[in-house]
Order: sequence, then C-alpha cells, then structure tokens
Amino acid sequence: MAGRLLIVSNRLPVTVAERDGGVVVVRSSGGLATGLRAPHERSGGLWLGWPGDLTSLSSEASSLVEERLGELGAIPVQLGRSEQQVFYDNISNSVLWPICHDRLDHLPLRVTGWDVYETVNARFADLVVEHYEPGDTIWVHDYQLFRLPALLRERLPDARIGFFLHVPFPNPEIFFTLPVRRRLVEGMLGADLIGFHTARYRGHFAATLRRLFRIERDADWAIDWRGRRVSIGVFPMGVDAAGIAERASAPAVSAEQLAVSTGNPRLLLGIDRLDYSKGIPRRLLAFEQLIRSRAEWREKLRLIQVAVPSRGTTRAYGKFRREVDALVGRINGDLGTPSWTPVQYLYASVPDHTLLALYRAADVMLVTPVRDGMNLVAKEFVASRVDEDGVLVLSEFAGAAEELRDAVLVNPYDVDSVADCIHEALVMPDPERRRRMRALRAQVMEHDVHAWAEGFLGALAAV
Ligand code: GDG
Repeated sequence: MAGRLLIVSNRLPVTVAERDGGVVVVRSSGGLATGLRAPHERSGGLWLGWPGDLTSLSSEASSLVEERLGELGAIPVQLGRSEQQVFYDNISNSVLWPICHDRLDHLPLRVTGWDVYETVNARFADLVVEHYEPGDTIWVHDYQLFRLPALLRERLPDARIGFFLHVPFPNPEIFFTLPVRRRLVEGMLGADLIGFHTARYRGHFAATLRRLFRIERDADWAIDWRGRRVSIGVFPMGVDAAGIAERASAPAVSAEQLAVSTGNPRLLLGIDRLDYSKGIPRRLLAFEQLIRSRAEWREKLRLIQVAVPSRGTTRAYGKFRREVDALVGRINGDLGTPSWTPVQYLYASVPDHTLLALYRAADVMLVTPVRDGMNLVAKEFVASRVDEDGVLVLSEFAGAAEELRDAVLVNPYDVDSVADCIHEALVMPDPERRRRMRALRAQVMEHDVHAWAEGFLGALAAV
C-alpha cells in the first residue's frame, strides 16, 4: 500500500473520560484497533469516527480532546444528540442489528429515520473527502456505514475503497424485509472490495445481488457494477494471538487465575456483551438442565457469566437485561445452597488482566450465540490457553465455527443437547482435550488479526 490508510468506523477506537477534573483520551484495546494499529501507523494514516458524546465538555476541555485526538491520528465526526439517537439507536441498533442477526421479532412495528441514517453517512463522507489525498486507501467498517462507499464513490471516483462487514449478512429472505434494501446494497457496491467473515455471508450477499439486480458474480467472485469491478471476498477476522498469549502468561495473571480457581468447584465461563444475539438465556437454561439431570455436579460446578453493559440507550437492551437478571435469580434461588451459588453473574466490564485470568481458569468456555458474525471471545480464550488445556464449547451459528472445527460444536437452540455437550466437555479424557486445544491454537495463532488486516488490504491493493 503506497499512500495513507484512512479507516472509517462508527466509533473511534478511543475513550474520552473525565479524570481529576480534567479530561483524558485513552486508546482502546479492542480487536479492530489492535489489528489495524500497525498498517495505520506505518502509513501515517487517519481514523475517522464518532468519539462519544462530548456535548457536556467545556470548550477548553473540547479543544484539549481535539488536540489529543490529532496526536493519535483520529478525526472526530460531530453528531448532535438527537441525530446520534436516530442513527445509532433507532436505525443501526434497533433495525440493522436485528436484521443481520435474523431477529425479525425484534423489529419495531414502524421504522422512521432512514433520512437521518443517510444524512449521518453523508456527514462521514464530507469528513473523509475533506481529508482524502490522491493515493490514499479508504477502509470503511460495518453496518452503520452501509451507504458510505457509494457516497464516497460519487465524489472520489478514482479512490481505492474497501468495505468490511463485521456482522453476518443475512439470508435474502430476511434482508428483503428492509424497505431500503436496494439503497443499502448500492451503498456497499461503491467499494472496490467488499469483505465478509465467512463464505456463508458472502453467499447470502451474492444471492441478494442476483435477486435485486439479476447480477451473477464471475469465477473470481467479482461483478461488473456501473462500469467498475467490485470484488467480494472472505476474510475471517482473528485476534492478536501472540500478544494475548504473552499477556496471559504474566505472573500477575497467573496469581489472579489461582485466586479464581483455588478450592472452588469446576468452572464454566461465559463472556459476552449483554446482547440478545449472544444466547445467554438458553445457555443459563442448559446449565440448569445439566445440574438437574446429573446430580454429581451439584455443588461441584459453577458458571461465571460476565455480561458487559452494552447499548444502554437502546430500549430492547433494557428489557433484555431484566430478563437475564430474573433468570439468574430464579436459577440461583432454585438450585443454590448456603455454600454454593451456581451462577456468578457480573453485569460489568472486567479489566483486561481479569479477563485473561478467567480464560485461564475456566475448565470449559461457553460461546453459544444464536447468531454471531465471528465471535472473538472464542479465539481469545484459545490464544490465552498457553497450558494447552481447557475445552471450547462453540455455537455452530458463530462465524468462528467455520474455522474452529476442534471445538465442541453445539446447536444453541437445542438446550438439552447443549447440557449434554457441557457434561462431555467436563469429562473429556485428558489426551483428547489437549489434542483439540493444540489444533485450535495452531489455527488461531496462524490466522491472527494481523494476517486478517494484511489479507484484506493486500486484496484491496490488488483489485
Ligand atoms: C462484533 C461482532 C465480531 C468483552 N467483555 C470484556 C471485554 N470484551 C471484549 C472481548 C472481545 C470483544 O470485547 C467482543 O468481541 P466479539 O467478537 O466477541 O463480539 P462483538 O462485540 O459483538 O463484535 C462479532 C466482531 O464484531 C469483530 O468483527 O467477531 O461477531 O458481533 O475482544 O475481549 N474486554 C474486557 N473486559 C470485558 O469485560 N477488557
């Protein structure tokens, strides 16, 4: 890649926080930020996105934040509160997210706000155009910005533009329920390269193109679109596997791991954003079924479920939280004893070292989403297991299942069978457990996030 890399995502990979009366801007350590840091810094590039709600900051604090963002190569998109609410809560979280996760039952009865979705995408386009220099490569991320590639193409006909979708692309039967289905796909087709996590999502997209425009892709998975070629690729995202393995081996993490596991019953672990796509209620029911059906696990097994607060301003998430709270309370109330709390439920984000200690302490990691684009937690668990031990129970509806064939694959809708599979995972003979974990580790270490970023950018440079 010759020029700079301009990355565009809904959120900037930073958190602005007030501390000791002042403000600080902290770089976030999320998967995308880690994976793109090297190509971003190497190219002296920019990252454009929303920095979070800064409307309550004084003008002095705001200029400090801008200065600090500038040092990090981050360009903030300014969005008003109501604009943000319609664009982010009402359309992105309440319509596009459920559609991409096959949840038509979560759609509001009436949807308004597509005009604001368009306006906000256009605002992103203005900012990109303002900073673009010939030779730059633009990489747009995710469903909040479906319209952006086409809006950029109108104004920068010769720019090299890539688009990557982090969530599933649904089956056309589901996608077609969107009144703006055509405009969204036209938006994506402004890119030169469109990337998905799995071959299945790419297949859904190709079927959608066929039905909307009667276009067939060629043998190289490219189409001719308004005088340009658009390539459609599969790029399964990975994690910073070597970095995670190194941090998971730190003495402080080992000490914390011991504190979690010593003297306690065996440990099942779930770590998710509190989102209805992650399969938490059925996972809890499977755990309950296991305890009820196999008395040997009473007081001998516990589940730590970390549910990270997410999208608190979107209505469906408040309701979902109350459902999960009630289910955890019911299960603990029914099964618990004075010396045993079956489910330890944390509604919180835990620090990185605690996350790693939990991964290392778990006997069995439960990743059982009902639908998930990829799921990086599954891969982080594997990367952290430098002891080559532990079992991953993984939903076949997570994108990660297409690669992690040595996990115990389950259908999360089949609660009884998930319960049986957890039991099998707990009693799995030592050699098989280690054989599976070694195979998983080889996969995760080789196909890491750096290979993912290079793979996508290499393909974009070649089109
Ligand atoms: C979307 C797609 C796709 C979670 N809890 C804590 C914490 N985390 C970190 C994990 C992991 C990340 O958050 C979650 O990533 P996932 O991939 O599991 O899920 P989504 O947030 O839904 O991400 C997904 C992804 O985009 C990438 O394309 O895989 O399918 O839905 O990195 O470690 N980190 C810390 N404390 C926590 O409590 N420190």
